Amino acid sequence: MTVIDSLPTRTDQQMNPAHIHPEKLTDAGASPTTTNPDVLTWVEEVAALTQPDYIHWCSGTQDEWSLLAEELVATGTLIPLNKNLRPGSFLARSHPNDVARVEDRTFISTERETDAGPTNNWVAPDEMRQTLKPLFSGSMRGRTMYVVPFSMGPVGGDISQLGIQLTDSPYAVLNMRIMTRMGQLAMDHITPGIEWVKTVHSVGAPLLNDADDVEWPCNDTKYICHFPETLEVWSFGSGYGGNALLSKKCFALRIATVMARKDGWLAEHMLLLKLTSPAGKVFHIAAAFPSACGKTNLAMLKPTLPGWNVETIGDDIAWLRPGTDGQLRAINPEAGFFGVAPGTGYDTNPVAMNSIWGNTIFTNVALTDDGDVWWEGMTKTPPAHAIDWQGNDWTPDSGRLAAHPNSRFTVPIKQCPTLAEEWNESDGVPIDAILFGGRRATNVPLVTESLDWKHGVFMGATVSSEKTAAQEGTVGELRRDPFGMLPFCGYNMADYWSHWLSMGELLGDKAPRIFQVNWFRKGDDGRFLWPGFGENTRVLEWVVRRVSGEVEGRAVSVGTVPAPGELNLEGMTIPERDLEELFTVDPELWLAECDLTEAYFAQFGDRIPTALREQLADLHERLERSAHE
Ligand code: OXD
Ligand code: MN
Repeated sequence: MTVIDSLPTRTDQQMNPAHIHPEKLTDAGASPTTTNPDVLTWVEEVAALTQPDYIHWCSGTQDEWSLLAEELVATGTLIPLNKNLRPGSFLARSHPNDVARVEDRTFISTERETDAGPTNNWVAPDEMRQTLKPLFSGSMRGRTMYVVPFSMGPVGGDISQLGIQLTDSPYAVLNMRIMTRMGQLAMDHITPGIEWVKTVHSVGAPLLNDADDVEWPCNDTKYICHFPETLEVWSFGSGYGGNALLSKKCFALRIATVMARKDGWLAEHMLLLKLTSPAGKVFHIAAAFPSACGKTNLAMLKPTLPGWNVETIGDDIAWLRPGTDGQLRAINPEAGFFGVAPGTGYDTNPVAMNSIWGNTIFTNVALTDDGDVWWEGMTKTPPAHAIDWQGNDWTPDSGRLAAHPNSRFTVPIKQCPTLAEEWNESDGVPIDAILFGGRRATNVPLVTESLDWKHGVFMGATVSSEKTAAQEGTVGELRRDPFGMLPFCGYNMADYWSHWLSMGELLGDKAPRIFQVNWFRKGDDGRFLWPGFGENTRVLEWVVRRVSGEVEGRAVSVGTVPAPGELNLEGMTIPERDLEELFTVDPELWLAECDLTEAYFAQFGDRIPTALREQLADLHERLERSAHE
């Protein structure tokens, strides 16, 4: 069943001669590129509803990309950057009301509300269909509907999945070609009877009566809708990021979590990295953090410890599945980075800076006078003049940001100078350790190993960051972001935890070890206690030495932390007091946190797995004991 049941006919459709459409594209992509009747029927149905002037079947070639880019330059959506400074690159400026994912407009439509759970916005599928139908009806008039076939993961790979995005945004098409394996090969694999995900995207801005287009068409009404039971996404009104590149958060996380639960794998908001020791021993680490906690920086870390090497596999999403040898293996389903620009600079993330030398789409950053890009944090000295992300003159003393805080670069992963050669392996890489991290000013040590898988799942389930009040000193309200998945889990979060627990049972003694990390602990004076960035290698080193059985650790009530002397601090100076504080576990503060966790769990009612309740009770007991020691 598709989302839209009864569809208007196309008999009243007018061709819009004013619409710019490259003839070459029409020639190349006017005819269907598949004979799969499921695809043909679906494309016809969506076209009949949305009434585009043209349908373009994307081949995924470089020529097609260049033609689309040319079209977008002609309509003013893309500004070509200086070919000498940033070859093959463009700047886009979005509408000021369309600058980020819209979580309050993001919906999970399952037949039963409880299957979406208390952390998702739920609307019944029938009701959502009735809401979407008039919005999508005629929404692509005057535009081209692009048929974008793509694979998440290597095409045909064991852990990969296929999808098609129908979109009226050529900007989204260009980004999708960077972010996914997009094109004919993917379409050839979408054969009758196989599972694939249907995604439909309209910016919701039909071009009527020869009207001129705007640079960034979008609609004030936005709906990002997921139908996990029929593997569909319908997104209306936004052209930005995760709202428009439906392969990313919508498919690779929200829909994929549901597919993964059904088929015994995991779809996670995790970076993937390869770590090689000075002795040449290789480890693979998956790490889950909430948004804006530095996943890209960790994935591209420049080690400060001599002889250690970090290579990048993914910076945002990982799909993990037990291999034939029973080990958990992971792929990065994406083929590009959609990175946050502000804060990315040669001092904080030189690898990212060296990745975006060209062939990059920048969105909502500033344009310099020499035709390059700039954002806060890119260089220590700002340019004396630039055009800001809204197209206005900007100088350092203008009192405004030059780049939007959520401005982005979209770049092919192949341009990453630290890309691991295994990044494209269809059966993924074996995972040795999983890290969970939040942004905690208090309580959570720099690194703690879980006692076992169940305790590790408890650590993941309780990932959180303090709200501002607490960052000022007291343990206050915690913003929970379990597994960094709060906005991305397509089903009931408590069931997701049960799934993680059952994966632990399946993996048995082959399960990777689980650790909690926290780069963000602060002293009483509000100072970060740990320098982070490249120095985080020291934490990774301890993690893999634990995995290899080379260090004992020290048992504390919240898990196992490095014993004195185990954290390699060679070549680094850190005050003894700061080091102590980084690992302090205050039982009273932790007991208060346990009460908050109990209240948090309560919202999931009976669905909360018994094992997690037991973990909370055990932690409570260990803390009580240590409080009385
Ligand atoms: C992202 C996010 O864009 O997590 O990756 O919001
Ligand atoms: Mn993310």
